[in-house]
Amino acid sequence: DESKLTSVQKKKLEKLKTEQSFLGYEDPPRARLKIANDDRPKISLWAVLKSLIGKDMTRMTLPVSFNECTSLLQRCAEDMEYTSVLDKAVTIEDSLERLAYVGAFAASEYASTIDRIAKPFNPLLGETYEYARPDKGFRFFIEQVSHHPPISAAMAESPFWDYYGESAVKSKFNGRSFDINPLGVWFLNLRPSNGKIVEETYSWKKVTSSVVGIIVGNPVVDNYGEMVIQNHITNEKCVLKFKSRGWTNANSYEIKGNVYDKNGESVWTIGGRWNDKLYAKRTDGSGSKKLLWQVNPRPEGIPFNLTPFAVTLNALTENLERQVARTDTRLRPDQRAMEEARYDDAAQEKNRVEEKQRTTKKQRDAQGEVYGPKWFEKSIHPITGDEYWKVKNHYWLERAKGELIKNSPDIF
Ligand code: CLR
Repeated sequence: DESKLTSVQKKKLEKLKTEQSFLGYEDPPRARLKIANDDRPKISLWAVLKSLIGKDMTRMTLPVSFNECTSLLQRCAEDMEYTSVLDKAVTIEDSLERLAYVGAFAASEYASTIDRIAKPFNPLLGETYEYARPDKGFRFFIEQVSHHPPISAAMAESPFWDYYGESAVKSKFNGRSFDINPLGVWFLNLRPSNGKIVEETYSWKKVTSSVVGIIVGNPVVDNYGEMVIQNHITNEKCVLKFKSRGWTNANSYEIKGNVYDKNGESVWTIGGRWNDKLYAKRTDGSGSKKLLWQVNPRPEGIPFNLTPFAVTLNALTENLERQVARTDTRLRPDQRAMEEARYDDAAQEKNRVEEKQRTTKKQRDAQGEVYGPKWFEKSIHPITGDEYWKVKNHYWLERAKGELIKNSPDIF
């Protein structure tokens, strides 16, 4: 009901509409891939990794059969699976309870890591990925802004919130586990429906992901560490502790946390598991337990154990093909081949596009050209003071003007 929107919500809705963000997304999101089963050749992870101790992921040349048919850009888009939790947060009157929902959203990003022991494709420099959902009312855009080290910058928008940040991971295989440390800060601007605060800014950093159980031949992804989600307008904080599995696996998936008021008093206690459900109850014991978030069931028979949301990401309909930039992951041939179980083509095309990237870099270097990202630029966040990626050129606006495709560089 548009008449109930606050003026800032309405303004953003108008922007999403006038920029025709949902053009191309007329078809329903797909529910299956072309192939029914993932028949990748099975290789022992340890057999390949044992010679790569001390290396990071960008310095490893692994056979393409270690990949899944997504890119790291799309893995970031997977953060958007549970935007309904943000839409709910917006309706909550009280800022501390709202923060509990924001915390649940931040934690929901880890549910997708269950049974996904595979390497996403490393995006090429300048590769982009857009994703919009008319049914959920948001649009998402991400660009690979640096190759070494790999960094992507993302921006998602809805009438009710903006979610944006930097994805930059430091990874290392230490001989026992493969650890992935996210470095970037993520921000959320929330526009509460009560209109008392026009827009709140939150920020947090992601926790460590780690592939454990490699040597014993039963690799699983664990996520652990402390996440501090800060409301910079009210100075309230949500702290979530992701416990590591430990030797006995007793703490697997466990999250414990609190929402603190501006004086540091706990007002909400949060508990649950990142692979299942998260609850909040008042720390003083009053009132009843609230379900903040619940995982979506994984469909059977989907290759690579993709979530139902992840399945939708790489779909290339005719409608979309007419709209997306030529740098969009959906047009990347090696990944498409992987998705269609053409593994030899995938390996060959992966070599070809990576070789093409090296040639382009050499030409740039020879001409003394310095690469700059097309859509984002580094800046200082006006509220938190952190470094962040600010939108420089407006992807969706260029797209609406029909200028995107003819201005896209040929990177594949
Ligand atoms: C976790 C959720 C975050 C974003 C994010 C970034 C990097 C991802 C990580 C997530 C999940 C685990 C991940 C990792 C990069 C590499 C690693 C996919 C999505 C895999 C499991 C490493 C495989 C190692 C091979 C040697 C097989 O919001």
